[in-house]
Amino acid sequence: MKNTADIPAILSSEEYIARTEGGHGACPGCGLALSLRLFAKAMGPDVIMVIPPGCTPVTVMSPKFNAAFTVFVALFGSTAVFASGLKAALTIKGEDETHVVGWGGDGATFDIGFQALSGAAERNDDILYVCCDNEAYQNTGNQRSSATPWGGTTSTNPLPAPKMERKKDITLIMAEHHIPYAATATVAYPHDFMVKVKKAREIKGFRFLHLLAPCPTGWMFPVERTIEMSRLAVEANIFPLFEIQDGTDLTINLEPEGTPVENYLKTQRRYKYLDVLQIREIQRQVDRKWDRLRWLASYDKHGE
Ligand SMILES: Cc1ncc(C[n+]2csc(CCOP(=O)(O)OP(=O)(O)O)c2C)c(N)n1
Ligand SMILES: [Mg+2]
Repeated sequence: MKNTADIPAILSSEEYIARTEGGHGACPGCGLALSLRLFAKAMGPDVIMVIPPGCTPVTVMSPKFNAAFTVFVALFGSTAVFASGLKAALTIKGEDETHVVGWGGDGATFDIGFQALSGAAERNDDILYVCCDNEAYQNTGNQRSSATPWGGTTSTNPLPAPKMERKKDITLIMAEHHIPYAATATVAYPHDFMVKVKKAREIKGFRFLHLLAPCPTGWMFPVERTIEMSRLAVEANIFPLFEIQDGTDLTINLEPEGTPVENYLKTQRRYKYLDVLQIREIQRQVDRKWDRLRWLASYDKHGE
């Protein structure tokens, strides 16, 4: 793992969310709540967050949540453009030091807010956009999104009809907007996660982070296994850790041995009824994507 020298500086004891015994409004074992905690620690206090409907507002709207930063709740489709407008207004007021963060779920990012997101990225607006991906519309009852993986069941893809469309490669799609920074991170790798947040914080222009946030409720695994799910996803190359600078300069941050996808799939009841051929198909998809990432990482960027 890169950047290990920075770890002591990153592990501050300061908390920026849920700073009193009131806690937060998320389910037990929520990967999103932990993602928000690590994110806030790495960002520090001078932040305004723009959040669309989803599990995050429910998490932060607990009356005693006590965050160290301001939160606006935007309309579902408009997070990125709301954040862009806010940043422009702050700049006009001379408050250029405040970081504006759009933080959307996968439904709000991959699907419903994608138009606003793509526009803000293309204009290279000076915001950090985070997609906290729990692979379905979890807050309204686990409906499928375009981030739900092939073979996953949800409340709108119940058996015998698991989803048969593949998950969008959102980080690559965003990098193709030629933005200065796009990266993936997940809670089982907090150092990598926080280094990337800090890096994104310091860059001007549009920055995109894709976080995989395991959801015990929707994915149907025991609440104490959230970190394990996150780690297994990375180890099986289902969720590779990488970053892309200026649209082309791709670095793979961790090269796992590539454990069989079955190790990950068998831990979650949403995949319980996959048969051998379907598991083989998922392995094929994951291997192909990993090969492609490695090819992109070795691609000669000097001609760009
Ligand atoms: C325009 C609009 N459509 C639908 C909804 C209802 N709604 C509220 S939260 C939510 C699910 C959000 O899913 P996602 O963005 O993945 O976030 P998560 O809850 O999974 O964190 C939906 C469909 C809404 N508030 N506004
Ligand atoms: Mg979601």
